[in-house]
Amino acid sequence: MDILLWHKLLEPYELAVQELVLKFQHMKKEFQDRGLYCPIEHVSGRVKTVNSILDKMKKKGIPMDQMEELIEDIAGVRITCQFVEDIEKVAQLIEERSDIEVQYEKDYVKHMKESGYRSYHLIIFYTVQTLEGPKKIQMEIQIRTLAMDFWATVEHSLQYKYKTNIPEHIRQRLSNAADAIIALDNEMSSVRNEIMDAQLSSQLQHRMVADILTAIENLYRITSRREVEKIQEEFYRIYALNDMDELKRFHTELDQIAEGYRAQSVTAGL
Ligand code: 0O2
Repeated sequence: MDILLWHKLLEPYELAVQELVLKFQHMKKEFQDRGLYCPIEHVSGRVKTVNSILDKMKKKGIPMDQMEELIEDIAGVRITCQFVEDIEKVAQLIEERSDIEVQYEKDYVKHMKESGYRSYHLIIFYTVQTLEGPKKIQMEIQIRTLAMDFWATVEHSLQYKYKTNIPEHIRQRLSNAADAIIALDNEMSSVRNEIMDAQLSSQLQHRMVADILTAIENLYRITSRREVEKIQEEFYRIYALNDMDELKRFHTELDQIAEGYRAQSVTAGL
């Protein structure tokens, strides 16, 4: 098989990864735009290198003509979450989608691998449109917490360095670190509500400030500069108070002022 053929073979996998990464990023934005807590923290994707595909085929004795069927993670998408509880939520969101067909799951969160690896994998089918028509491809979606991801990334580098022979003392350290990751995830889960509240109110504040600034800009078009300067000064004063209730009150008052000016300009236009 020559290099050109590999390129053509992997093209739809590249497309699938790009599409799904974009779709999950958009899902995150939808949560944020609605002022809701988002169980997705970060999305990334990759297509396995030819090197890595060949290594896996050799390791598992997979013949060339069964490669696409038996290597489930030629295309892979990884979703990281803040909390263990979010993993199930993300898996559920994926299962409900009509563009993704879940074949089966591998739950290494409940059933940690001997290495200490924890992650939730969904093996899926996803169809991309190519010049030759639709192509249904197999992919792996890995869902894990940031802490699990940290462990897996570090361990993966060591696997690369030592192949299958990670020295025993390092293996032991990795195993200790895996236990520490479980403890960290549990601790984080126990303050999940607090953290979620803090993040939501920070998001709310960002949106409110953006709304206020847009309203001030709009006012600038329909009223005097002096008036807008006064409003802007008042905004900076209230913002410095760092008091969410005050900011909400100012936001409502600004809406009323803007409504008043709008009514005036409509009357004037009559
Ligand atoms: P890469 O470089 O990420 O592509 P198996 O032989 O059954 O253990 P299989 O059939 O590929 O492996 O399925 P599995 O176990 O679900 O593994 C799929 C992917 O999960 C792996 O792909 C890794 O990305 C990740 N993974 C699985 N086990 C471990 C582990 O112990 N440590 C780390 N760091 N990652 C793991 P690849 O092809 O192995 O690697």
